[in-house]
Amino acid sequence: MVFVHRRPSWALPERLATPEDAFLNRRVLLKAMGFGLMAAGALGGGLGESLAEAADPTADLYPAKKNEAYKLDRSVTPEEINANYNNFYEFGTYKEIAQEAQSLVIRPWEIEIGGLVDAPMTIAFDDLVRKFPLETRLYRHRCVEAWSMTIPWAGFALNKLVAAVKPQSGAKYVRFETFLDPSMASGQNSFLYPWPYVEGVTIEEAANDLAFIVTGAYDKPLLKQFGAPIRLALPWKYGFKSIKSIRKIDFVAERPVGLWEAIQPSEYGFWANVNPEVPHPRWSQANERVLHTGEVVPTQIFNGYGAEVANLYKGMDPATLYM
Ligand SMILES: Nc1nc2c(c(=O)[nH]1)N[C@H]1C(S)=C(S)[C@@H](COP(=O)(O)O)O[C@H]1N2
Ligand SMILES: [Mo]
Repeated sequence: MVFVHRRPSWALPERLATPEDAFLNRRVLLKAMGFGLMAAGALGGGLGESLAEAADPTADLYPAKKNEAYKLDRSVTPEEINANYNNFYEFGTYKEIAQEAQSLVIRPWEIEIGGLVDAPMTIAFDDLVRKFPLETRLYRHRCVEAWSMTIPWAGFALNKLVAAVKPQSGAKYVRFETFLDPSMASGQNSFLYPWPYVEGVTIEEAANDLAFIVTGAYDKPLLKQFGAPIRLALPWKYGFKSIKSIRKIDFVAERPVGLWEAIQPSEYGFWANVNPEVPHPRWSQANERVLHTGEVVPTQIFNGYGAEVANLYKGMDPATLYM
């Protein structure tokens, strides 16, 4: 049933199928094609889903070349653990939203980039993702809830996008906004949250090489629960700053107020830099639970990225950089 409503297997260029061969190797694909649509349909939803995934028009971009500068000492969180433990409140306020998130419609997907820039653009994701060479970076991720992961993200530095739109001198902050569509995101029916999800950084933070636009993970296009088709990764900040499923990017003069800051400014501030010394009002931030090992390890200042980002905050009191 799943199969016949999607792109038929004969329309699938072979190069698109190859990155998926962990699930669907060439031999199986050829066999399925040989048996024809009915037989392939009879093989069940599993195969149908794999073909649909392989048909992602950006699948040929992965795996992206690894940037060795971002190697880490810790092991990568296995994909199946990461993909089943997510914060994506648009699809529910608990961690098991992976299934619900499949109703996110990611094509067509346009991103509107504007505000105080000389070269605003509204661009289809499939065009934007081919504007800059993609690279894979191993990043830590530290949620404000005191758990952490290590993810092989793929994408490009945010500063490349910033340069392309030519910010004006009045642009002091970059504001990001997620889609707004309660018909596909059940969580957006909740009036408890001021949708859409918004986050922001200073223009200097956006220029830092660590700020990363993510389009893929685990050597393939982003899974929906990771914030497909395009999200941020700001690894020196608490995870809520790394906004998912971005639709709009604005260069603004005023400091943007994020969704979490709007709800609870005493707990979730604008800076949100990882700092083990500054407790969350309701719990300590000194340690973190490594999601895939259960190990509890000390949290590092700037989540271990001080060498890259500490200069952004020179002269500021580190204790206030949580808020
Ligand atoms: N649009 C949107 N972006 C979001 C969130 C969200 O609920 N909605 N949750 C944030 C939080 S709290 C975290 S920890 C990370 C989780 O990313 P992951 O599910 O890929 O681990 O996404 C962040 N970005
Ligand atoms: Mo988080």
